[in-house]
Amino acid sequence: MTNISIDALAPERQEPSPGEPENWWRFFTFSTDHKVIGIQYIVTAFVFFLIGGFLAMVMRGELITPEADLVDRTVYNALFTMHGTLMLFMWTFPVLNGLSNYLVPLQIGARDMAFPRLNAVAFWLVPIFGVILMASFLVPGGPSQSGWWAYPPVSLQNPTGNLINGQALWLVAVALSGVSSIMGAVNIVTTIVRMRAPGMTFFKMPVFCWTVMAAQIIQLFGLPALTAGAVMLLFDLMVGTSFFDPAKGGDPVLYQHFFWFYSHPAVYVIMLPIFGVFSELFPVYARKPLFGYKVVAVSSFIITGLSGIVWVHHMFASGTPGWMRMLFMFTTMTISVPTGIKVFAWVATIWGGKLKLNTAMLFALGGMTMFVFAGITGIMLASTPVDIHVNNTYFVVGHFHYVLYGSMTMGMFAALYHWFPKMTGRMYYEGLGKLHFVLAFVGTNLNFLPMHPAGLMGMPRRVASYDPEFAFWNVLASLGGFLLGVSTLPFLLNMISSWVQGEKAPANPWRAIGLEWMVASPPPHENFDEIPTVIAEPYGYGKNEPLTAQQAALQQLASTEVA
Ligand code: HEM
Ligand SMILES: [Cu+2]
Repeated sequence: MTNISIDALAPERQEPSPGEPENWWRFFTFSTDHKVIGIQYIVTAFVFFLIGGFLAMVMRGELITPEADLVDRTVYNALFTMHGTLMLFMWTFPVLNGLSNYLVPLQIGARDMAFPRLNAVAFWLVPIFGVILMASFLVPGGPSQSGWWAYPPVSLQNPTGNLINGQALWLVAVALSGVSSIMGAVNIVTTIVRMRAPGMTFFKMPVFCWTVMAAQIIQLFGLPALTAGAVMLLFDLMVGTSFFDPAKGGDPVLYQHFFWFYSHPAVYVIMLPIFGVFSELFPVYARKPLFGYKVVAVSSFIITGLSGIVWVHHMFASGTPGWMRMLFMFTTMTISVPTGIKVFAWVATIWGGKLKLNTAMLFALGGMTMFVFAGITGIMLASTPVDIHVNNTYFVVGHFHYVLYGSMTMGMFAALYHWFPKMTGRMYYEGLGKLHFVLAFVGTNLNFLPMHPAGLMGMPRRVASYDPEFAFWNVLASLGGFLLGVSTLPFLLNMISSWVQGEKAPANPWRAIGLEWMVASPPPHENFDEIPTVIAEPYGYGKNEPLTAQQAALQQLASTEVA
């Protein structure tokens, strides 16, 4: 045995290899480097997050009083449609693709993704369909008003009569988003299956890679349904087919099946990688091995499987026959088993650990807590009788914002802080980070908790004006919303100033275990001088065991020299 710490073996910052532009320019080029593409995705997604957040501020401004006074009702329809669409298609998916792009090759010991050029094409489609979506603000009649589901027959109304209208642009953008995400999924799954370093069996692979793979498989089986549905709806709207138009004999409920067959599993495309983030961060900041590593890893695939057979829970109120409601209520509730397993494993990981409460860990703890809350309201909604009662009320809006802000967005912030030193080579400022956390945590709860009582009292969603009895809860929610808006400022300030002038980051600032922490910050072009041979799972905290054969040899050498 040896007492040489494996941290001492981390390399110094390496200079970029000659010929590789280290300047900001490369972020505006058609780069095929997965690390550049990862950052391109993340920054682009964040810009759209700010736009979507701005629209949310306007909505909360409208909702602070019961009357529709700040904006017109049709404008409000466009606001929630574009807010939901931007947040899902322009924030969650691209930012997760960015994180996966950046981390997966590093974590599995590969030099790049399997298809670097396809990777760049998939990314560059994002700003293209983002601009198409935003262009709908400029066409006569404005953006789509049919919500992020675009249910026909509402979505087939075309009040301006123009061929190019907000709904058409929306559908083109969503279809292109599907194409881009399918490209990304093919690439990521292939990379994980084919390009792992020698020795890295699936059961030595970081949980983040497991969850990303489980998520991207959902994209592969689900997205064709959504994309096909969007294109068929586009045909109905623009060339007069009648797949979904009830007036012409089409079936609008068929569209709901196309839509939810993808869009429920999409929740797990969004959440699975965040589960991966929690599984990576808790062991590092609790200095304990991940509890039940194999079970946590495999439960990701159980979630993938189950996620494909629950979509009708969004259609309990769509005239669905009783036996189907029963069936889908049951399948939906079973999802709580593999997710519950993960939560128990995280709690067991941090239990009794010496917690290091830096910004990344605070966001991870906050995100996990709010996920548990969202899980409880989710189980309530899975129950058909409850859902029939609160369907299309603010209870649902509260529930899914706990998922999408409370856990996904908070979890993403945890990841961005944790891997910021790796990505930029700079440390972030803890003070600003903690301020961000406090504002975001208080803001999220103040914004979205009051939506539950409002919903139970019967406040419908997607309305610009409401009965004064709901005013109290809405004032609270609006204050929370504005607080969330403010919370983004310290984050922006922190990221920009740290990147420009932060303290230089060592290779492994958090004393974490994992291949990505064994290369310089930021990693050199093509990541590894020599591809490592993996000999252990990456959660050996407190065990001081080497992760790679190279590390083991160095340790051996060091201990013989000491002796
Ligand atoms: C500052 C933070 C946010 C605020 C204040 C906010 C507020 C709102 C409001 C007021 C609505 C309209 C509810 C209705 O009228 O039915 C809404 C809808 C929605 N929000 Fe958010 N939101 C925020 C963040 C997010 C995030 C981060 C996501 C996703 C990652 C998200 C996803 C959605 C979706 C999918 C809808 C549904 C749109 C629809 O009904 O078609 N929101 N939000
Ligand atoms: Cu669902």
